[in-house]
Amino acid sequence: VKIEIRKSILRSNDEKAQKNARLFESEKLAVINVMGSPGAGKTSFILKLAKVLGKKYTFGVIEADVASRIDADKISSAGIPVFQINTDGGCHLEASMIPSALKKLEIKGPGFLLIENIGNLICPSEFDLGEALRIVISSVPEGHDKPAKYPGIFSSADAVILNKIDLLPYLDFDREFFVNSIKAVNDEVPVFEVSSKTGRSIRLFSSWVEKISKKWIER
Ligand SMILES: Nc1nc2c(ncn2[C@@H]2O[C@H](COP(=O)(O)OP(=O)(O)OP(=O)(O)O)[C@@H](O)[C@H]2O)c(=O)[nH]1
Ligand SMILES: [Mg+2]
Repeated sequence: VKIEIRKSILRSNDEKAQKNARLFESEKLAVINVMGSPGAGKTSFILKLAKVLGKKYTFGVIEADVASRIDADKISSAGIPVFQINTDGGCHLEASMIPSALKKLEIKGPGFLLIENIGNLICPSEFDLGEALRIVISSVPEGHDKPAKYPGIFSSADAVILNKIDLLPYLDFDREFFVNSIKAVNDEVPVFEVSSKTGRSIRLFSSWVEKISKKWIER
């Protein structure tokens, strides 16, 4: 019975996600679902990305946290349209939560909508939001073993970001092990080593994302 209920929840979410995907396409919004552990640097990375992509395109953000408006306030202080969702205990976003949040953002494409999912390496990956791209942000202090321990979320990523690369000299982090564990579950996925503190390789990533999002953002 438990398995049947679970299947039915995921099926219903998938249907709503497909509807979202059509909405995003008609609005000319390339939607990026940003997943990763608590503290990996999701908000910091989004802020840096906004500085580059926001110059050329519409750039909006949906923030999701169990509680608080801390991240939304950070995004808003940078002059970026943002809407905060609080899940009140829920460990992931669901497709049904997105359309009303997007409406409140009042943004017009062509451009990007970044959705910062709840900090968690398990739950968010099963719930499609209708996004164009899913990225997973991992960070040096979390350790190189995260992809090997939580393969599910890395297997469905369109790009993996290794953030906090500026901390590499201070920690024992095996990059080869990290990358090989990702490739074992997701053969062709690009891995970007960035720092959301220094800005290293943010432009490299934004060029990649611009190129891969053509279908959604072309005028
Ligand atoms: N040294 C260093 N610190 C970073 C970097 N990126 C983020 N941080 C710091 O890491 C901490 C967490 O960053 P956030 O951007 O809030 O991380 P998050 O993934 O959004 O966190 P939650 O929303 O709580 O899950 C903050 O103190 C950031 O300043 C980085 O590239 N290098
Ligand atoms: Mg955050």
